[in-house]
Amino acid sequence: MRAAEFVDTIEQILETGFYAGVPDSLLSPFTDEIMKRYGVSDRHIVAANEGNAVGLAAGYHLATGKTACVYMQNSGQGNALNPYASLLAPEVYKIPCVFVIGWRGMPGVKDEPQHMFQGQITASLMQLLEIQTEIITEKMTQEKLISVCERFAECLAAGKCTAFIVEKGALKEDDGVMYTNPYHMKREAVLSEIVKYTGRDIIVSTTGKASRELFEIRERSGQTHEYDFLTVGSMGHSSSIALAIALQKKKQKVWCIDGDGAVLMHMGAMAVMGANAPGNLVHIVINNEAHETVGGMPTVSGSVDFTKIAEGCGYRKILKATTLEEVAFAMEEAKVSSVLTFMEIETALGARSDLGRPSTTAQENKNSFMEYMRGI
Ligand SMILES: Cc1ncc(C[n+]2csc(CCOP(=O)(O)OP(=O)(O)O)c2C)c(N)n1
Repeated sequence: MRAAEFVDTIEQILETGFYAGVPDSLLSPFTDEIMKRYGVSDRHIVAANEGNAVGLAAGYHLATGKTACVYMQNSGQGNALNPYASLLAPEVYKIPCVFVIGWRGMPGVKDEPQHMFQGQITASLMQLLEIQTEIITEKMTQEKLISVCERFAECLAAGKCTAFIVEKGALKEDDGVMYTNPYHMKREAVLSEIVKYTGRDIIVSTTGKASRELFEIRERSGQTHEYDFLTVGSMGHSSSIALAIALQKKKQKVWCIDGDGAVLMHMGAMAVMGANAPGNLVHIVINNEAHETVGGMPTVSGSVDFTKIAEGCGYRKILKATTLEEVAFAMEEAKVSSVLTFMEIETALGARSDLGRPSTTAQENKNSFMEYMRGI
């Protein structure tokens, strides 16, 4: 079914007047359609995390009496669960909301390791939360969707939430939205520059293409993967992993390679980082002002000054780079720094179309990383 048809139908029958969420590549046809209609505005907000989106949906309902739509990849169900169960649920404020959830790791479909367990529990989680759910498959017709929406409209009128779980390929679009930003360096070139300086230091890299590119850079240059912990899932938590490692391995330099979307998702981690301030840690944020990995929708980073936030959180040294020469210069400084250091690197969108996936399993990655840690 075309995404435009899907949006028309939910808007006509469910009267969804406001959208908030975190993007998912599988839902790109849907989120592109929302961007085409509303851009980023008072009708559509790209949230920091899925719980943030649920809060926005609640505020919209309180202000207007109307229903909001929250979109997310199923990996965000956990982030959304708390404000669902303690705010929207019929047992609490009884606030209706329509969820649109991309189903990564659907049973029977090959996907990456971080999606497999979440994929298995996606539908049963909705059942447990007593949310009326419909799965949108490739076979969904306009007629069927209308009858589902009529049933959903009754739930919403009774203050209950409803959910569409969207299978891969079920929603389609003719033309995608092209996202861009004003910067020039590609993330992969930046990562290649970074690893020239890190040697045998530990790297904890964030969710998405940054980790995939780091893996390929190691392969290409014949290096081992044992220094790298690839945070393939749990978006927003790589800096916390790096912090705890740095506190336990004080003689070892630890580099966290983060993304702006991931930092925003759990920005409190920066305050915890600053309060603990290990001198052996460098927190690098590759800032492309976008959720590049899942299609390039903008984050709110364009209106955020990460260097000031880092300073305010207590990072002791702050660096920023927008060219490869500046990255090299900043890396030299960071390498010899003995205080908690923050580095923002402004980068363009885009990645190689033939970018692969780690060929080792998550547990192989963990085992070789821990083996390396035992020796240092
Ligand atoms: C909780 C959660 N929500 C959504 C996703 C889907 N997702 C994977 S990578 C990504 C974008 C990450 O953006 P950023 O950190 O800026 O890195 P970039 O992709 O731009 O390099 C998203 C939204 C996810 N993995 N986990």
